[in-house]
Amino acid sequence: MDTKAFIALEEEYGAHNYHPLDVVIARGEGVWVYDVEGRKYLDCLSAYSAVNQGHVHPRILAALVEQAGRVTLTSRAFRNDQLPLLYKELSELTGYGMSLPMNSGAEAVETAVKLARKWAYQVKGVPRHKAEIVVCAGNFHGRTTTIVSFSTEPLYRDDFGPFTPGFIAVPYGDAAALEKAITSNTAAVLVEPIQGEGGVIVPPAGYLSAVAAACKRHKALCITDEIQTGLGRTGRLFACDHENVRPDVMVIGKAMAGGFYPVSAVLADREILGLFTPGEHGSTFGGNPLAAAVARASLAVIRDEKLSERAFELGNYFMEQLAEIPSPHVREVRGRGLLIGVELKPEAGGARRFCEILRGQGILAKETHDHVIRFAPPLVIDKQTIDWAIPRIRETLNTPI
Ligand code: IF1
Repeated sequence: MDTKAFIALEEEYGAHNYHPLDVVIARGEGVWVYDVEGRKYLDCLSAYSAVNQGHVHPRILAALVEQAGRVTLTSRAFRNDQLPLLYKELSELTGYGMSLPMNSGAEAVETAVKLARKWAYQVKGVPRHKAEIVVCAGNFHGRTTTIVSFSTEPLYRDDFGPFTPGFIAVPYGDAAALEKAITSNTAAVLVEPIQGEGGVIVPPAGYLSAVAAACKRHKALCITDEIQTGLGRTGRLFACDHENVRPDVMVIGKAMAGGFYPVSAVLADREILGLFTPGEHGSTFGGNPLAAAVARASLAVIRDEKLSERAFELGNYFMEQLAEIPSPHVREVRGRGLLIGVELKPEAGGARRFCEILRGQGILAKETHDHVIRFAPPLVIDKQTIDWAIPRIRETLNTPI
């Protein structure tokens, strides 16, 4: 079967909740993916930062295969011999006393919302069912009905009400506006250190530390969503590390399992995460031994291959090279580490068109918010590969409208 045949099948039998580029990937290795015709592409999306370690990383593959041959799922009705080791290694890596494993990012965000509400009632003394969570305009935290309830993007939300109450949105990047929205009923502030889907929006310097300080002053939990920005992507282990901020609760996912498996987690210290009691929360698959084994290997790769440091150095290099490209269409190049957005002028005709041209050049990138091309390759990329990509990106960014 060729590309056209696969696309026809997908269009006929699959729900149309995506509009993918017309490339059908059959294989991946490191920073490269190959389509069904054998064409090779540089992956500049990394499955939205889930594949920070590169495609089919051999060490993670070995852990997956080894564990899959022993035991894959026990449920949390019983204990397994991988999860305790993941707990300990996560704690050593992040400095948080405890963690709670889930599967998708959205589930982990939901878990953090439940945790914050429980904390509000049990610790802060908020009247029952009055807890509020302050979120930011332009946020992306997932697709569940509660999470889309506080999305500000009409496409994600408008047809899916009725909505879960208890969320208040403030402009992103404005710590004073955020502080004003905190009341005696505020359980938490939920914030992305960089808004990925929002268009790679990097907040002003000092924003995260001001948010954390406001939370402390008004006794609200500071929750950061590091699902996309965490685990090396921005040049530090967590994007919050750039401002030496230690949130009360952190949510991680995506690269936690190197693209092999959906694994997410909520991290916090015992005074907070210890509030959950048996039966209040759970998941059939969360914390299963296959997930835990894969996550352990994925975290070990991030640490042992110094992927945060790589993202820092190569991200700076990539961003410099992109910024030097003369182009009539580019308005701004921004980002941190290897999470880079190239914002096009409104009159450039939209980022999608440029992503299609890039695909023809052997580079897969994804537009976000109409006018931004996101470049976020696996963190195992090297300088030589960036040097291969730059002339291709230059040519693409100079195609006439
Ligand atoms: C899609 C976006 C990226 C996330 C943050 C939670 C989640 C995500 C900061 C939920 C997920 C994904 C979801 C995917 C596309 C992608 C995305 F464009 F939609 F926003 F990465 F930029 N917090 N982001 O970025 O995690 O439940 O998906 O595991 O929904 O199409 P999930």
